Amino acid sequence: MSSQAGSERLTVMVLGADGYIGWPMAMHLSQLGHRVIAVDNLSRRRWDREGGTYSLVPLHTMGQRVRRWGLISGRQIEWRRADLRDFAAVDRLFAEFEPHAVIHFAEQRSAPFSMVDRAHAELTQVNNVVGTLNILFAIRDRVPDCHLIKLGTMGEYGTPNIDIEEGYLDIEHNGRRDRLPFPKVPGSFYHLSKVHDSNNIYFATRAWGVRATDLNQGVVYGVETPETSLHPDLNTRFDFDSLWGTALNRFCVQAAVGQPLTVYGKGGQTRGFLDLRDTMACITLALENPAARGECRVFNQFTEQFSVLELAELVARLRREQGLETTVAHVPNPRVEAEGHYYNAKHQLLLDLGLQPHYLSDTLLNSMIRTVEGLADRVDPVLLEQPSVSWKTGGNEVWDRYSNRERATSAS
Ligand code: NAD
Ligand code: USQ
Repeated sequence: MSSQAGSERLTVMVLGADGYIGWPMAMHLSQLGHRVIAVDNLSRRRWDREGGTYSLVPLHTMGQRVRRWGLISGRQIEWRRADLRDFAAVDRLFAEFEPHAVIHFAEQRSAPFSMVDRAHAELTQVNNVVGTLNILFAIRDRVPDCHLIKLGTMGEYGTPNIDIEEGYLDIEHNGRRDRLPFPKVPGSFYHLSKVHDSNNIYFATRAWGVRATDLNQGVVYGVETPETSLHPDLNTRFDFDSLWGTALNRFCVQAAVGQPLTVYGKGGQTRGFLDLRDTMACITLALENPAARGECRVFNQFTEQFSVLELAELVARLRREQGLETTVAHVPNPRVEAEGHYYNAKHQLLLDLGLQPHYLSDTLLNSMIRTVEGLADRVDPVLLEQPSVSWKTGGNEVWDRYSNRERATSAS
């Protein structure tokens, strides 16, 4: 068996397939004709239940989703519940399916969640690092030719005062030259877990000849793909609370319920962004153009960059144009991060493979604002209140406030 490009029907395991990106990805690959095995341990739904958070867009169970997908598309997604921390379970999956490729989304992905307290930092790093390690060993022992496509994050790099390259840096030091992994200065225990993963993956490519693509992805936005739009049972999630919601999602919801948009500090924090549909496209490009044996390929996966203040002003302007008065508030920054900095991250390699980006202003106007507006009565305002998890003192207070409140809206 070999890892092949092009129109061949591939066996692809999507890990984290119950998540925001994993579920639309599973449908997208199924629609393209690939055999898709969808794996998740449903931990994200449990963390929501424990912490009192929920998706603004109502979610259906994995059983309901795959059934509906089968009825609508006539294609089958094979659903397996498994925890990646359990090596025996991971090993069984690889032995049973012998995937050509594995797309690994299955991690704890919230920076504030990882900063709540020591236990949340430990949970994040053990879950993420051990899960990835187990996958690497299963590939080595069961399917050495399998292509690992791993979701990393742009936040691995931090905000250095030099241009950010795609994974590697050509440097000259004391008269000698080398090409080395780009220095990483991440800003949370979550982002650090991704750096640890990247180091482990790079080592496995060198030691065992694993083929890997490490995608340093920016912040993803949007909830509509051609497949999620087919039926409400196929929806994907939309987080808006201060633990799981990204700044952009929160700004859309705050505007819809008439609250000021909460820019942390000066708002000069600049990040890369991409549309959910472009995430599908990027990963499909990586799948169809696999890394070579022993190659650890790194792509910076985003299409546009914005500062937090630019995002807030964009949302406020679009809402004012629709007649909704919207204000932007600068609230004390709970995080330890630069609030104004140089940021120029390269993102050429996926464009070279043929990526054709969507743009944020179109998606906001034509999809996100409309979606949020239609669900505004599901918003529990407690989940928008400040302060959020403090990088210095933790977030037990936020956790308690969320989890112990009288629920105005129950998650479905
Ligand atoms: P998500 O939380 O919606 O989905 C992750 C899924 O993984 C969840 O369904 C969860 O139950 C599952 N999971 C977690 N640990 C697991 C384990 N040990 N075993 C099995 N399943 C497990 O997250 P998302 O927003 O879809 O992000 C997917 C990936 O992309 C993550 O690795 C994240 O770090 C990365 N990423 C996301 C964004 C973004 O903006 N959403 C940006 C950059 C990178
Ligand atoms: N921020 C605000 N106001 C808010 C919330 C956040 O100003 O109400 C600021 C934060 O301080 C930060 C910036 O917005 O400077 C981005 O924060 P975020 O919560 O939107 O995103 P982040 O914590 O970086 O994490 C998200 C995803 C994560 C992914 C990452 C990509 O949750 O899974 O890895 O984006 S990246 O930022 O490129 O690392």
